[in-house]
This record gives sequence, structure tokens and C-alpha cells, in this order.
Amino acid sequence: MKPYNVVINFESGTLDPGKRIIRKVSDVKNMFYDTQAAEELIQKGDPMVYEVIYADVPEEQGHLGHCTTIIYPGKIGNEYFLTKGHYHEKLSTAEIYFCLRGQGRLIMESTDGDCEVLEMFPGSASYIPPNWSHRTMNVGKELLVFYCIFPADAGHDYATIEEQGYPKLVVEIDGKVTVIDNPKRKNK
Ligand code: PAN
Ligand code: ZN
Repeated sequence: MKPYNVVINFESGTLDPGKRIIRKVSDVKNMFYDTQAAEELIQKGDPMVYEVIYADVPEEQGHLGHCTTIIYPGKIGNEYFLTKGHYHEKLSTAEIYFCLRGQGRLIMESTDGDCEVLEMFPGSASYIPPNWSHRTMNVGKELLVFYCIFPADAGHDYATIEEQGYPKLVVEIDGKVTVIDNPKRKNK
């Protein structure tokens, strides 16, 4: 293949040319603590939670996958709109999230059971080391837009996070972004 550019719009988060994937509440309902509130939101029109726009890159060793993610502002119960979250199938692969717009949090858990939450804000570049799962939340009132770069053959394991969730939840309490223990977290 030949070198080529894509163009990223920092305002809207579009990456062009790119392939767009959309995630509605019905796609991510199991990731939220308050599944009842998620069901109610699905009945009310099943709004979009986030989109990912991928540059066309072969999913092969040596290549770098890259994409933008756009998370809409919103909550389910008191929990902010979030991405599914995943480990890389190839656990030895790292990733960088570069925030272009909005206010977010990046929660990560390592295979050793450590948990960390980083702030995301325009200009923040978060390093996700090998062996750390990752999920993002939009904690602001506008779009959260970030750009991701990862080994193109990393792969995504969504099942582990869907089953066990994270040790912490990022919720709004008295109008403030608050990190609390996840009461539903099993076996930790
Ligand atoms: C990111 C994520 C993206 C959407 O590109 O895939 O932000 O999150 P989910 O994949 O968890 O739905 C990434 O981490 N790629 O490896
Ligand atoms: Zn990833």
C-alpha cells in the first residue's frame, strides 16, 4: 500500500475517509449498572451513545490502526455514557488515546487487578500499557472526541469486560464527577 492522509475534524470528530460504526444504548446496555434505566431509554428511542470512525488499514502485524471515537453527552441513571471497553486479544499491545475535544475519563484495569482512572481533556495523551483493559466515559456536556492509535493486529476481547465490569464506576453525584466502587463487581 502507499502512504496516505486522512483528515480529522477536531470539532465533530469525523475522520475522512473512514468507516463508521455506531453504538446505541441497546448495543451497550449490559455495560451499565442501572440496566432498568437503560431499558427505559431504549423504549424512548434508543439514542446513540458513541461512534467510532476507523481509517482503512490492514489488520496485520506492523501496521498501526487508528480511529476517532465520539461519545455523546448523556447518562444512564447517574452513570455517564461510556464505551463497551475491552482487553486487546493480543494482551502485549499498548495504545494511545489523544483527546481532541470535551471532558472524559479513561478507566483501565490490568490483568494483575490494578485499576486506574485518568482524566481526558483537549491535549491529554493517555498511554494504555500492554495488559490493561480500557473504557472511556464522557463526563461533560458536549461531545467527547479522541483519537486512538494501536497495533493493527491487537484485536478486541469485549466478553471479559461485559461479564465482570470494572471495579469502579464513574457517576454524577450532586453535579460532580465521582468515582465509586462498583457494587456489582464479582470476584474482587
Ligand atoms: C478504541 C476503541 C473505541 C471504542 O479505538 O475501540 O474507543 O471503544 P470499544 O471498542 O470499547 O467499544 C480502542 O481502544 N481500540 O483498540
Ligand atoms: Zn483498545
